Amino acid sequence: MNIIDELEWRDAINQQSDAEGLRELTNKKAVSLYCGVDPTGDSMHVGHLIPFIVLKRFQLAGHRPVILIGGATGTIGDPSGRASERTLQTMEQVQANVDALTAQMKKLFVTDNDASQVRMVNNYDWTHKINVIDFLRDYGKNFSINTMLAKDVVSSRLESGISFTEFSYQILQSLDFLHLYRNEDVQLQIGGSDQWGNITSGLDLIRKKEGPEAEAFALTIPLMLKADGTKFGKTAGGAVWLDPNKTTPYEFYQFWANTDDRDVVKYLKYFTFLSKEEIEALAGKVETEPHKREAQKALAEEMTRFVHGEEALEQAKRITAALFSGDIRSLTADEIEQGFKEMPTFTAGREPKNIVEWLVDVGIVPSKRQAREDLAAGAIYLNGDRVTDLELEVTEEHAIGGRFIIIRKGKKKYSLVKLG
Ligand code: 383
Repeated sequence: MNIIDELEWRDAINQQSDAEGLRELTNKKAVSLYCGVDPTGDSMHVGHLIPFIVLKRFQLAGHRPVILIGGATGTIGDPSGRASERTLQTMEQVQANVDALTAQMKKLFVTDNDASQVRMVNNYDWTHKINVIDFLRDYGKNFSINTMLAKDVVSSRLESGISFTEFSYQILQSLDFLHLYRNEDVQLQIGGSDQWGNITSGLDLIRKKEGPEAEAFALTIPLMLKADGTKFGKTAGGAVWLDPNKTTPYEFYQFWANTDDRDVVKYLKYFTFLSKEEIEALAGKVETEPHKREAQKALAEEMTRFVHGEEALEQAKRITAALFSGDIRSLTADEIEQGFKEMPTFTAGREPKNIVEWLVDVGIVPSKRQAREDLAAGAIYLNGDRVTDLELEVTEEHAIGGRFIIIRKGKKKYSLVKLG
């Protein structure tokens, strides 16, 4: 299947500058294309996957991806989709973020250590060399203030205000497209639908500088909408990050596993590399046996494997299974840390203590009377084992990996106790 047909089937196209032209070009040759990200933070989140998964699809279809890290644009900040002016980051901060994002991208785009699979560029490298006179004479002349003012990004800010710095952002992104067209044979820029203005402004510049026949294209991807109207990629805990230290692979897995039945087929098409046949089979399962949540499991597996790798996926599945069955002992201390990150956490000393006193001291039950009642009723589990013995001594020996004791009250109320 042609890549554009595939993207259409996946509902992954929002706007194109020339649909027929791009279809022809992609049939004819291996096309170099790029997508950019600004180092405004030290990690990408699931929202960033939207265009970068499309970039990966082009790569898998034999085209040539270029990833641009905005070491220059990141020092300014894209006003797209923002209601107010950004605070500037320090140059050191931007550089640290460039390094973090570069490493993340390599994980997604380079397999078997074969760096030739993707080109990585940083727009700081060419932008910092342009002096202000060249900037105004060689490029500024090609931009009409009238057109720039009419772009959504700018017009929506005319009331509240926008600095010259942020207003100029679209010029920098346009220079990148021109630079990559000239030096890296790039003919297509892709991005989320919020990037349409910046991308087409680059196309205009290419046509002005290289002639109206220059073959360059723009394609944007729709930003994901959820069936319940809330924003994609946010949970109660905030954004879902790709950095495993910010969002653990288990939490990442759970995020996808919790997808609504109404959204899951849409996500499978949009985010995974599963084939049409595989997705259609899973769509059938959502209709006939939704309670099994097979489509959600497939989605969570595909996404966790893609971002964190096979080992982290296996861990996430083990944690999920252990929390479901109550078989906590099968987990390592590291897995417990991941699985219980968002659960109530208490600390306790290492000296042996009677269970009734221990439960009260730690703060899990309000009084000794309550502790005795709960224990007698068989409602207290220590590391998955029911405790009914009121005389039990809780010791360091109970701690998994010498660090954690898991208490369950009733069916599902878990608490994590860390030994100090
Ligand atoms: C900078 C220089 C270029 C080309 C692109 C850029 C970055 C671009 C931008 N992108 C967003 C970002 O960095 O701001 N001006 O956070 C997001 N992207 C992608 C996608 C998205 C966009 O990185 O829609 C969501 O993730 O395009 O908001 O020469």
